[in-house]
Amino acid sequence: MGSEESILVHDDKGVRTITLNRPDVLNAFNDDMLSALKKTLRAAEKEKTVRCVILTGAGRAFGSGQDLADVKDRYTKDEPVQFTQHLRDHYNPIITKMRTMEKLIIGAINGVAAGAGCSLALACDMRIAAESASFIQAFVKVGLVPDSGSTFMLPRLIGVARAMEMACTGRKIEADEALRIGLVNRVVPDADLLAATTELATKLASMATRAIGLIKRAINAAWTSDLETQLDYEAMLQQTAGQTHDHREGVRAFIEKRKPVFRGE
Ligand code: T3D
Repeated sequence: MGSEESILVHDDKGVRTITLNRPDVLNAFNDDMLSALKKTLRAAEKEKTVRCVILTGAGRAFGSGQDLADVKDRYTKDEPVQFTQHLRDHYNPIITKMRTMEKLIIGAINGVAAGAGCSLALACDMRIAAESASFIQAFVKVGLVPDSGSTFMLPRLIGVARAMEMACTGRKIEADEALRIGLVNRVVPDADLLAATTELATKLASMATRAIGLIKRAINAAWTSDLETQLDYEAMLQQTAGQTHDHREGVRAFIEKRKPVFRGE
């Protein structure tokens, strides 16, 4: 297990597990942790041996968003607080990287995901939740609007009406409700969370991961596209996928009635 203090990294069988590691404050983000996470995601994107990523939290929470104690000095001065630049410099690049890197990120949601911690969970490509997990759009409770991509991801995942309710009331959504409304893919007993997520991630990491990266691109693009544009984009991505080792290997293995050996290229 390598460590960048607030972020832990562990590699096994093509899966990189990234753990938010400030459990005493429910993995709240200070600037050091945000910088470390940004760096860790960039490294995971570049590293060829990493073919799937798990994002989780240490302790009893997934993440509680901005460390409010860390920024308390903001509120003792008379000047306006500079949120825009802070978000642009720290949170936005993380969310952009998560959504654009051509590797799947599976959120293992081990406890409460609040504020930007909830945004981070929503930016994962899939979410497996522990029974004790919950989701809180906590921003409104401190007089803020959802940021770090929550206003983009939430209505797309659960629909406008539910997104509006979550964002405007800050109501806690427990794991069973999260499953019912499509916020998570699966709920498992707390003790099984890491094993279940690792099993899925390891399976995905052994598959045609270049194609999986392109599927992520295609489905992302569809959110802001029209049918004609999307059909053309699919045709272009298929041209790329069709040139890979894994495509040839998949077809050969099918014809030869054997298991394919994919390399992610
Ligand atoms: O530039 C910018 O600021 C823009 C970015 C904004 C993004 C945002 O994320 S804004 C939203 C910030 N987050 C919140 O408002 C959530 C605050 N936390 C909570 O509402 C609650 O802690 C939870 C609902 C997440 C969990 O409640 P509970 O009862 O299970 O735990 P707790 O007792 O409240 O927290 C345990 C400890 O963690 C506690 O410390 P202590 O008393 O044991 O020393 C608490 O202060 C600390 N903690 C939890 N969340 C944060 C935090 N410390 C600093 N910042 C936090 N966000």
